[in-house]
Amino acid sequence: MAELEKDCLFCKIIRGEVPSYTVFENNDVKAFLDISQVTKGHTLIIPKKHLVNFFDYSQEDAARFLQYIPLVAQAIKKSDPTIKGMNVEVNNGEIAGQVVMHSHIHLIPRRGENDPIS
Ligand code: D5M
Repeated sequence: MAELEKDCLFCKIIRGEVPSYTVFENNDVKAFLDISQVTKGHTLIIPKKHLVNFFDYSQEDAARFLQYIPLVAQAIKKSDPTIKGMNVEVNNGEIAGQVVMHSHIHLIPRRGENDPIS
């Protein structure tokens, strides 16, 4: 996969060199459970192309990769009737809280007052 980087953690997850729990996968994106579950089902969607964050996206990248956000959000919601809403969050750049420098979108299910953590 020419579009991936050797030492990037999320590229390693895409290549299967680092284990992950896959929620959804196709040729363009992979969605997997976040290792630090803010709420149960907290999922990350990543492009299968090493893009650092949204500042790195062309319009073509945006069209190709971001189209899957609603699809994965709907699938997660459908899988658990207790999910009432979902935060969709992106940290772009270190100053904005980005820790892993491979673009990712957080999907954080919300169930209300009794939100179970992990
Ligand atoms: O979020 C980076 C996110 O990446 C953070 O919520 C933890 C998650 N993370 C880190 N390592 C792993 C592995 N190995 N599997 C799954 N999730 C992981 P950011 O927006 O950059 O602050």
